Parts: sequence; C-alpha cells; structure tokens
Amino acid sequence: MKKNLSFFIRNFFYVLLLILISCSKESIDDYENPNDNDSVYNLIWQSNTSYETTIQVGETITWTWGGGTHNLRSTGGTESFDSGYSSTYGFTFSHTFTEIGVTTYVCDPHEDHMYGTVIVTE
Ligand SMILES: [Cu+2]
Repeated sequence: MKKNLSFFIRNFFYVLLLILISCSKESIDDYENPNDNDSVYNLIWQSNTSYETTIQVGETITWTWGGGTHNLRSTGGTESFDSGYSSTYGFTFSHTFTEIGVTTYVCDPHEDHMYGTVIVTE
C-alpha cells in the first residue's frame, strides 16, 4: 500500500512536469508566432515582436506601439518608410503597400528582436 502511494506520487509529479513542459512550449510557440496579433493589418510593435506578413497590393498595415521607445524603418526591398521614434504607448504608424514585392523593416534600437518582413502579392 505504501509502495503504491509513492508510485502514485512519483507518477503524479511526472505528469505534472509533462504538463508544465508542454505549456511552456506552447507559450514559446505563441511568442514566436508571427501572426499572433489581432490581424495581419494591425500589429503590436514592442520588444520581442517579429513578423512575416503576407498582404495584397493596396492593403495597409498599422503597427501600434507597446511600451518603450521604438521606431519602424524599412531596411530593404520594394518600399521604403520610416515612422520616426516614439515613446508613446498606443502610437500608431501605418503604411499602404502599393507595389508587389518584399520589404523588410526593423526597430533600430532593437533590431535583434523587433523586425519584420512584408510580402505583397497580387
Ligand atoms: Cu524597438
């Protein structure tokens, strides 16, 4: 009986550990999911946000600032834009993509964890 109880407890913790691992993995997946936002047209722009967004020509993307000081500047590809810097929570920057192609962008102070690619299709 005592043996059964310790067997149960060990398995209970083993299952608990598995649940914790799967939960944290899911969080990491969400975190890295480039479309983890309201929509492809409305993206949150704050630390640790990176996106690969596919839209159709003529569509507009709006980025909304979270906390911190950020800019949003194109670094290559078809279109160029530069939001300038803002530290205002809720600040928005929009760009309408009028040409088919691919454009990359970054936040200059956080280029290692705030960046994106917009793919504009016909
Ligand atoms: Cu930034």
